[in-house]
Amino acid sequence: MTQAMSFDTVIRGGTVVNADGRAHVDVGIQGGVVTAIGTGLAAGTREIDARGQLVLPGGVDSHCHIEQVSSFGILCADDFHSATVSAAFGGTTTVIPFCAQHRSDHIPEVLADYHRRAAEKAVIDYGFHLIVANPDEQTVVTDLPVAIDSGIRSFKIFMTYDRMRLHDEQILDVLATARRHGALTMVHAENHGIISWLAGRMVGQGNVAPRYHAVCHTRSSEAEAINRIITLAEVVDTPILIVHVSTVDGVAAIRAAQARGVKVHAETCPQYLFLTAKDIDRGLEGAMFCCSPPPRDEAAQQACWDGLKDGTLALYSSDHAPYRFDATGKLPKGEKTTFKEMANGVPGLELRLPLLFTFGVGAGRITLEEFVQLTATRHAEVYGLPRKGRIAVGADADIAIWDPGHRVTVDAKGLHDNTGYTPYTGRQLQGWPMLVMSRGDVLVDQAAAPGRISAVRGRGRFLARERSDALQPAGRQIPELAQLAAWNTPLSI
Ligand code: DUC
Ligand code: ZN
Ligand code: ZN
Repeated sequence: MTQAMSFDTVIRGGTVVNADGRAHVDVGIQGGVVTAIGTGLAAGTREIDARGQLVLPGGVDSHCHIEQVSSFGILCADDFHSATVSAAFGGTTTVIPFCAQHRSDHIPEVLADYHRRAAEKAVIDYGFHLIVANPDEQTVVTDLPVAIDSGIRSFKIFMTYDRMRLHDEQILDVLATARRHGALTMVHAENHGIISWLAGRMVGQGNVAPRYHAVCHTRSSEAEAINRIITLAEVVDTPILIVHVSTVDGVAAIRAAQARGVKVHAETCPQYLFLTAKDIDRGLEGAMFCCSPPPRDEAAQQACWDGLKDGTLALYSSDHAPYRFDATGKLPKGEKTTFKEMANGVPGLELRLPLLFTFGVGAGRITLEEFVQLTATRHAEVYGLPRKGRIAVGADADIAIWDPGHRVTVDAKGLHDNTGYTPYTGRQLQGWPMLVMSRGDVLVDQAAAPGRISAVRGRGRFLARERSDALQPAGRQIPELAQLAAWNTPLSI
């Protein structure tokens, strides 16, 4: 039957890897969609020879900050063009960045603003999460439900930062809204009091270098906040997703909650697998390694690897938060900038996959199938993107062809974001995405046109996300609410 089909493109002779297995098959693409997978496919208008190569779903990066204004008013270094170009060079074909509400912002205007900027510039497809900093009645009753209906099915909330954090009652309001309308709440889980109390003492004592950032963001502050958000989510019985998990105790708390049936999803990021707090301890230059939570130590790295391997941490995202090492980002007061004043975050969109390929697959820690799961498939499943994250008939032809033997020594000059540095300089990587396509369009072809992107600005499309199983309540009531229900006076959430 496939003989009669016609194809714009056939990828021939490669090893196609999905989350559930691999096969030596060809991939036929028509109109931007995968229309056949098998052997002996008819010739395509374009034939791509993938012999000796791996044919993988394009990555889905569900946590990255693009053209976002921080609560200090600092704009990140990447706009929707530079960030999505950088993503494409690294084998990622879908991003889900944030629309950020600040305390005085009206959500419809926030969304319109990010939509306009992304539509003009993105070269790959994108969805949005919404950062909620002011869950007042207008937000909770009107604006969030409208946002959810428009396909923005996830919010991020913060338990720390003076200008972003929500109190427990506000968190419960957001969780209840998420439950009622079908959304997932992502949580930055760190205890605000510990961090800000220690930071006040540090600055007061003149300890202002970047390394003190890692001192203030204690391991215990993450563990406490993770336990508290899990407790709050259990009251409402709604799933949550804990972002950028970085500690031994954090992973353990999530694992324990999952074991007793709580729907708590979680992610970790390259900086928690490949960096430690020692990287920050290099004078002012340590700012280039400063993110929140901070990188920890080898034991925490191992806990994150273990969490990825056993599924406690279902997702591996970049948390790309690009700030230049100058007055526009990390150093607003030049050399006098204290760790409290420097923008938080590290770049990672482009190297997310190559780092995991080398130190995960190459080092024998994870299989190729797990690599695909962690970088693409689970993101699409959790965040409601059925056409992304897998190579299957009917899915978008978002595909990266990897040369597993290609070696690269990391150098910021070879990367495409606007940060101007990378925390991974000098790392030796093996395995690289040589050809990357989005909906059948070849954006990157390192053999034919090394270092060139072939994409019109704005070709990327907004992805309205569907309600996924990840955000369905578990159906577990805390005993007190079960008692209310038994009395026929159930809590109305
Ligand atoms: N949290 C993030 O997710 N990214 C950057 C900074 C932060 O606090
Ligand atoms: Zn965060
Ligand atoms: Zn982030």
